[in-house]
Amino acid sequence: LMLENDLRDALETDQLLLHYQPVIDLETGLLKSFEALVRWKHPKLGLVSPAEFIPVAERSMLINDIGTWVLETACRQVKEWHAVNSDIGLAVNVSIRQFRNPQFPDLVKDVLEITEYPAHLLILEITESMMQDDWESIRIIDEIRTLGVKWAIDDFGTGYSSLSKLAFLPIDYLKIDRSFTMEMLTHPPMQSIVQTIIDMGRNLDMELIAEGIEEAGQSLLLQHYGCQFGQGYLFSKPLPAEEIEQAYCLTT
Ligand code: G
Ligand code: G
Ligand code: NA
Repeated sequence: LMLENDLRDALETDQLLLHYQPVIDLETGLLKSFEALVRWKHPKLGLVSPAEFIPVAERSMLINDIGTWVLETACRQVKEWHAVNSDIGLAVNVSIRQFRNPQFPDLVKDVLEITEYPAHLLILEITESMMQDDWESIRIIDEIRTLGVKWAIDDFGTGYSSLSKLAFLPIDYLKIDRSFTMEMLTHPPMQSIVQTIIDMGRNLDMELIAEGIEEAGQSLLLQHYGCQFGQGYLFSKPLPAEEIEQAYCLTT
């Protein structure tokens, strides 16, 4: 409850900030996009992880305001970087409550207009367990997709969902959960699972992004299996905008 009040203040007094983690084309090594990840610089507790405060925000209605702030701030930032490289994509995490908010499609449209961010370079990430193959979910995804926005399923392979959903969801990217990537070299049967996920994604016309790549061997194996994109500490941890600008020469 404490945290909830603090979180409301945080939003109003600029204590939230975004870090950006690059997504890399595994074959060329070129930058594809950034995933925006929210952080909270708490005046007393220091840096609080989203794993702690996003669930708090989700229990209240705060997640809608935080989510909108994240989307707008990230679009403005990457739009600035487009002056240097106009191909950079942006991935933003969407929580279940945002997704179910009837105003969400209009909100995304408004943010794209206000920030003049190109819709085709925005990817919205939802987790597997959020998705049901109900017509309402599909309608929301489709409505936002008609703007040109892309959709990704995050943490794929860890949620409690049935594979049959995937056949009905108009999704552009599958993100392979980092638990698979991390065990691929130490536990060879995991390689078969990863290979199967990649084949399935590709057969469904989805592009693949592997999460949690920490070693070159993982990257090579994923690439060999047909996974085009990856993110992880091998390339970069999530960094504040200023550090991203230095590392990727994005200052204008
Ligand atoms: O970056 P980090 O590993 O600390 O993130 C922990 C979790 O918080 C991740 O699962 C991530 O998806 C989630 N998260 C980070 N930023 C956001 C955000 O802006 N919105 C939502 N809904 N979740 C986020
Ligand atoms: O659930 P989601 O994919 O949004 O989580 C992203 C989180 O994963 C980020 O908070 C980031 O800190 C963490 N992360 C990113 N790359 C790596 C990695 O290579 N190894 C580990 N252990 N965590 C990572
Ligand atoms: Na994510």
